[in-house]
Amino acid sequence: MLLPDGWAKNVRMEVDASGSFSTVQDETTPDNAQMLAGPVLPGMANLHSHAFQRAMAGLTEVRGAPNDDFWSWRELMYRFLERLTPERAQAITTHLYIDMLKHGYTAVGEFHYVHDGAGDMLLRHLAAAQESGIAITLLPSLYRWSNFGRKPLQARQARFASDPAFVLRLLESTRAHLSPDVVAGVAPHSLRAVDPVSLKELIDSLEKDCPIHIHAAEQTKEVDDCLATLGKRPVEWLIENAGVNERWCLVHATHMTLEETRALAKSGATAGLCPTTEGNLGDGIFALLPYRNEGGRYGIGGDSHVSRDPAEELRLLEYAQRLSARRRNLVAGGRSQAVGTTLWLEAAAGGRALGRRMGAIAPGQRADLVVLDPAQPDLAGRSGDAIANALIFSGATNLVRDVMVAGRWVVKENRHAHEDAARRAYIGAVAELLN
Ligand code: NGQ
Ligand code: ZN
Repeated sequence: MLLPDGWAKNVRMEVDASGSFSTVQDETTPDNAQMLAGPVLPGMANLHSHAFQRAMAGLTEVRGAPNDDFWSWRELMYRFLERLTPERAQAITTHLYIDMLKHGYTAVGEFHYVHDGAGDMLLRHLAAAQESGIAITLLPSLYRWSNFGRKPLQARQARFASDPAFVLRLLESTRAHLSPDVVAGVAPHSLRAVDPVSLKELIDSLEKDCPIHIHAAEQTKEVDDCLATLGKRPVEWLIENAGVNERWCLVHATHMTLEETRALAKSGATAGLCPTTEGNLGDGIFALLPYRNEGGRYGIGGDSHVSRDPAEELRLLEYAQRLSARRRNLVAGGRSQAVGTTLWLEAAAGGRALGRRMGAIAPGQRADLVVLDPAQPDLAGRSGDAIANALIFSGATNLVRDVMVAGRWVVKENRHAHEDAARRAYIGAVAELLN
């Protein structure tokens, strides 16, 4: 079992009635405990999801302009959105969350901005989470402008329209559903879509531990426009003006100077890294090595869901560092010299950005865990660090067999109780969307 200080054997844990670990003890005897026959790791947090984009995976990989980029992708995404209804969104999301659970994600941050002027869409994501059993942090988005300088929304962004009062109403409407596994935060979309006054108005109205997620510095054009209108780079501006601290998650934070990298690390915020989406969109490479050296915290997000597999996100995270540094075994040190162990422990600990006590198998943490299948050839003869390294660096086979969220089994023997119905509903919804 992967405990906060590394791999341990013969671990016995107890889960209390609220769904948290009450005791975790290694080198002990089974007594009459239920046996988990296989390697056990903490459940992974998916910090950043736009669930509907799952249904677009693979649809935007055709060159449509001489210089396809993030912005031309975004036009295709807006066109896709036109036919998204609440029913279709729920079908896509339920299937997505089940797929994520089956790969070891036990909680998701849903960064939600397709509002349609009411709260229905947001609650569809809550319903999908409850049907799947994944823990969710609902992040209704403030999306007011089409670009820096309070440029009005464009027609195809009309469904995102929102002001601070609207976001606070959505937050209020989730209150009846809150539990340790349903958390509510807010998501000012980006400094492109939110002006400084609205941002302050929203933040000033929040309770002090309410999670705040924002996209920042994903594209160099965003950095240039920010410099031109606000006189600072996005991460620099946020740190100087928005009170960035532990409750913040800066999603992407790709383009930072070394000073910004240091300042973000020192702020206690979490960087929400989305390696497969960032690769897919041609964003750039996050400077993880200097950020980690300064003690910066991070987690991973599936974002557009071109992957639903945390192992794949973590593999690409390390590989991008290797490709740019032309060296090997870069995300290591601290608790372990093994890259797989280090990546899994650190990214899981990033689950704190969801406002939920998760990310480690330790007393007081939510009882989220994954059990790998020891019969998989990729795990043959492996123990300890070699297990996590096999999980991340052996390719695309899903090694996860069982998944527990808050003390409840949601995946057993590679099966989720609702997976067949969810798959049928997903296929139906996507067929309608694309017909
Ligand atoms: C999003 N996705 O909100 O879905 C964005 C695209 C935008 C990423 N940034 C829209 N990866 O940023 O304006
Ligand atoms: Zn995003």
